[in-house]
Amino acid sequence: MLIRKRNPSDPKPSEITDRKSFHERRRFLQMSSVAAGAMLVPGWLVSEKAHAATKFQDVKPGPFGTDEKLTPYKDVTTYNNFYEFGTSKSDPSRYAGSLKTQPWSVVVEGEVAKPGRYQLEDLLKGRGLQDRIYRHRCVEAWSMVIPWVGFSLADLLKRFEPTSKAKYVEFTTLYNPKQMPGQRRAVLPWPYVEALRIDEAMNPLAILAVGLYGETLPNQNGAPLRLVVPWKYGFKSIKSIVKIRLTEQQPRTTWDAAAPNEYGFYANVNPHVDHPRWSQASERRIGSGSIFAPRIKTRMFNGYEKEVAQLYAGMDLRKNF
Ligand SMILES: Nc1nc2c(c(=O)[nH]1)N[C@H]1C(S)=C(S)[C@@H](COP(=O)(O)O)O[C@H]1N2
Ligand SMILES: [Mo]
Repeated sequence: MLIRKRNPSDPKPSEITDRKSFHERRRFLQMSSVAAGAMLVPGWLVSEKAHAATKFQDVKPGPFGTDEKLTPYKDVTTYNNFYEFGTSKSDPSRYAGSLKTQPWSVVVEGEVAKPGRYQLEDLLKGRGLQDRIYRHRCVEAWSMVIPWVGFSLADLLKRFEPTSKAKYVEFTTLYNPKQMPGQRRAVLPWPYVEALRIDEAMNPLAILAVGLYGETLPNQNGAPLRLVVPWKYGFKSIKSIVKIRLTEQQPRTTWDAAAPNEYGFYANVNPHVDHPRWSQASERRIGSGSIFAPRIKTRMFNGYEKEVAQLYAGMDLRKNF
């Protein structure tokens, strides 16, 4: 998306956890989570420090699978967009260790009968977690196949009892420049905000993810709770959510506010509508070998046409891009 140079206020190299210790730490914590499992403590309740990845118990296979090759864990967790930690792909995995994901709560407000501040543990209680293997298509024309761990967004929203005026759902990321050093620069208007029309949010494909590859989300992937909307460009899938607001009016989303001619509200993956600065007809699959690996054709709605095309019946998708 926008490319900016690193700023002197960003963390110094001495503050960076190198990848080797990251992986050693991760292995160690995986081992400790096995021990935790033996004590019958749900994996995600085990107290964790930044970068800790613990295995989930009882993840059921979910619908909408694909037999495409999964993008390796290393690529999924080191090639990221999370501007709160910097604008280059390697920044999130290097700097997101400063994000504190416990305790975590989500404020629910607006057009609902049951607004309030909910602890993440309470939101997850009794909610069946599923593996959801989805294609993930960034607006920058690269893609991955990611095995998320998540649950239906519709099921969660229904719990708050949306009123008849609830036409849109707005999500907001944490604003905390101490923990998210990228927020000290005005790269984007902070905090990051995204939104869906209510019928999009209620579609069975839309999930909130708490993990990937059977483990808790690494911070760089949006821990502890992020949206995944696989028929839309990646920027709709907002990370580290602290607020969900139901509204009657269409919310002002971050990218639509920052560059409305480039990043529209709908952001449906569409090979026939190019970005003003590049083609969207094809994509590069990350982790598929070399940069010379052949590009693959981008599919309408990222290949989820059967599931979501009816949401846009009669709409001009060139205008509503
Ligand atoms: N809060 C927040 N959410 C965000 C972003 C961001 O910069 N900040 N980047 C978006 C973009 S452009 C993409 S492609 C996906 C990347 O998700 P991943 O790093 O888990 O693959 O996150 C999206 N969610
Ligand atoms: Mo993206």
